[in-house]
Amino acid sequence: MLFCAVYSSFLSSLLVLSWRVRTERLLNGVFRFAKPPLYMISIILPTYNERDCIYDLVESIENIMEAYEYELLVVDDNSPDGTSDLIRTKFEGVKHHHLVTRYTNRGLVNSINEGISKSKGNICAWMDTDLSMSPTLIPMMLKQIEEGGDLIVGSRYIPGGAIKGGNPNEAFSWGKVSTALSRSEDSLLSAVISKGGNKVIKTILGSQLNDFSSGYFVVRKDILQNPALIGGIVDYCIQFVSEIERSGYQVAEVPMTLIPRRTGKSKTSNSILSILSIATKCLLTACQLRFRRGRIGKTR
Ligand SMILES: Nc1nc2c(ncn2[C@@H]2O[C@H](COP(=O)(O)OP(=O)(O)OP(=O)(O)O)[C@@H](O)[C@H]2O)c(=O)[nH]1
Ligand SMILES: [Mg+2]
Repeated sequence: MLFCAVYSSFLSSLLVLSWRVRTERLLNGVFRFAKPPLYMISIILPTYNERDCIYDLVESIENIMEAYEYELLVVDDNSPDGTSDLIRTKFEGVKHHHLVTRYTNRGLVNSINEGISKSKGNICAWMDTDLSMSPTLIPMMLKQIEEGGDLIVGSRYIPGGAIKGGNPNEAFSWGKVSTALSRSEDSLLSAVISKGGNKVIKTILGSQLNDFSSGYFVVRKDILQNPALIGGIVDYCIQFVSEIERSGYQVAEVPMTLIPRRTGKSKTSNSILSILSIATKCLLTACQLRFRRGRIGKTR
C-alpha cells in the first residue's frame, strides 16, 4: 500500500516535471524574440543653451525608448538660458533620468566624457540636442549592436543619409545640395568641406567609414578608453571612430539625415575662418593618426 502511494506520487512528479519542461520550452520558443534585451542603454544629451529644444527631445526619446531599459543623462554646462532649471523640473521624481549641471571645464567633449563616466548602462549613446538628429535612429542602432556591432555611427554620407535639409531619397547632385542649404543656415563652403573632407579623411586613414564628423553614436561601454573622447567639438569624432575601428572592433554606419535647427543658436560659427580652422584641425588629426599608427586596414 505504502509502496503504491510512493510510486504513484513519484510518477505524478515526473509527469508534472516533464509538463513544466515542455511548457517552458514552448514558451521560450514562442517568446524568444519578445525577450527583453540583456543590456541597459545610457543616453547622454550634452546641452548648451538648448532650452527650446531639449524638452521635446526628451519627450520623444521617452516615447521611442518605452520598451527598453534606459537612462537619460542631460549634461548641461550651466546654460544661461535656464536649460538646467527646465530639465530639473521635468526630471523630478523620474528614477532613471539624471541632470548633470557643470560649472567648470566647459565644452562638448568634456560634457560627453562626464556623461559616460557617470553612466550606469553597458551601452552608451549620444547625439546633438538641437533636434537635428532624430532619436528614432536609436532602436535601429541598438539592433546593429545586438547583431554584433561594437560602435554604430549615424552617417550622412551613405545611401539613405543626407546633409542638413537634404532629401535622403534623392541622388546626390550639387543642385540638390543648394536646395538643402536653402533650408538650413549652413553655407556652401561648409557643405563642400564636410563632404570632400570626409572623403579625404577616409582615404588618409584607409577606413571603411564615410562620416567622420557625425556626432551621433551608440557604443558598447566596455570598449571605451578613459577618457573616452579626446579633441575638439568636431575632430574628436575622427580620433574616436578611427581608434575603435583600428582596434579591430565592429564599426557600422546607419543612414542619418540632419534636420535644420528650428530654434536656438549654433555653437559652431559659420564664418569662413571658423570653418577653415575646424577643417584644418580635422585634417591634422587624421594625418597624425595615420602617421602615428599606419593605415587602419594594414594593422588588422
Ligand atoms: N554641454 C555642452 N554642450 C555643448 C557645448 N557646445 C555645444 N554643445 C552641444 O553640442 C551640440 C552641437 O552643437 P550645435 O550648436 O548644434 O553645433 P552644430 O551642430 O555645428 O550647429 P547647428 O548648425 O546649429 O546645428 C548641441 O547639442 C549643443 O547644445 C558646450 O560647450 N557644452
Ligand atoms: Mg547642431
